[in-house]
Amino acid sequence: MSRPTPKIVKATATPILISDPPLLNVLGVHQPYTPRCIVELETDSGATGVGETYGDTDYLTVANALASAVVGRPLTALNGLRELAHESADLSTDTVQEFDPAGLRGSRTNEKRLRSVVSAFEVASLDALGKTLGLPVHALLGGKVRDRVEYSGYLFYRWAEHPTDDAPRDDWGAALDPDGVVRQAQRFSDDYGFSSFKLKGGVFEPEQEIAAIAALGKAFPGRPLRLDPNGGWSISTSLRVAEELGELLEYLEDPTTGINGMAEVRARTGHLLATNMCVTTFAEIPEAFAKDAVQVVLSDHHYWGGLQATRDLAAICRAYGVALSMHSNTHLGVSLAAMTHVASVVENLEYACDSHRPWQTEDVITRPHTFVDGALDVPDDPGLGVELDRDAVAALHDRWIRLGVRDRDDVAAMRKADPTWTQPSLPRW
Ligand code: GKR
Ligand code: MG
Repeated sequence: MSRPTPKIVKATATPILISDPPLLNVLGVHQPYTPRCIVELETDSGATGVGETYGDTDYLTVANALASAVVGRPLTALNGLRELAHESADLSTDTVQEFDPAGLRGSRTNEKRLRSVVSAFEVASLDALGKTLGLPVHALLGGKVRDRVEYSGYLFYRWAEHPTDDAPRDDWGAALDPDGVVRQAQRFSDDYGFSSFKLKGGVFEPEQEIAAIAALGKAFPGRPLRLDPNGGWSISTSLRVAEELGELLEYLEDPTTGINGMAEVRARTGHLLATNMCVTTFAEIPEAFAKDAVQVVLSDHHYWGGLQATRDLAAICRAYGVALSMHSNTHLGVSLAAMTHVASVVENLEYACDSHRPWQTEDVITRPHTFVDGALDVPDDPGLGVELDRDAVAALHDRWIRLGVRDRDDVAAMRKADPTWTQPSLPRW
């Protein structure tokens, strides 16, 4: 006998502000606080589900509209969520894919914004559905093919502290040269057991970053290393770096911008190129794959549109012989749980995933994840396997109200330290 499909009776999208260290990148530096959005759903059978996504103003507008629109709908109506977001947010999605010079995540379109919000509602629905059925999210996605998901240590050049007095502090110290980067990697290795490392580049002259990778190679022989300047280099600089670092790098991530630029670097070096900038939407896949511009797509379930969409992406990549791994942005444990579930069901996940999580000192779940041997176990508890800490959400929401920070802006944050700083145009070198 079939039982009635649970209906959504309540949905909320709560903006929060989470503290963030002064991590440097091609645009500038992370702000002391960055916005995220926590989505909660409740069903008529009393089950609850949680999702997390970007919390900047643009995303919140869509999240609030979708939160009103999902009430009364069946919890399982996941395939209609994108359409519902489109209608309820009343956004035109016919804009051409445009590279966002002010971003670190490739093209910036309304479609991508919609999908980033939909992902949090999809994850929250799967969480609630899993709890209703007593099944983990990975089972709802067809079942895990691995019990542990490997992550890589995400290294950043950084200052010891933010330049403003009221900013959060931590005990990591500065990392502004090869020794600092190696010290940081050592702590990542000691504390979490990460065995591969990614360095966020595009901060200093390429020679300095080449020296940092060489120092990592010496300190951690044989460990996979990656360098990601977020499209900060010209084609000729990319060719030079690729030649100098040779076999030291597992892959080079977004050395330059655009499909043609990446394709040229690939053709002239034979190096594996990974991306979370060149291919970030389904529309970009045909040209990029035809030109062999990328060999590893760093999926981000937020902007690809959720866990099912990530699985679709994985299937397309598999058909073209392109590998898959995972991109990360500043995030908390709800997103990390979602990443871990989807990573566990994707067969062609060939590289350790990125995660910013070790840089965050706060969380919104009662038992924050701990990386052991550089990996997380895939939970078999119902839903995502995390419990929302409502007091923590309330406190971080209160901070969002009090501090009034509404958007992430790495350029403005850098200007606090250097009033002459302007938005760098890419390529920088
Ligand atoms: O947090 O500064 C940062 C990173 O640059 C972040 O935005 C992403 O990880 O999009 C980035 C990337 O991996 O390219
Ligand atoms: Mg990247």
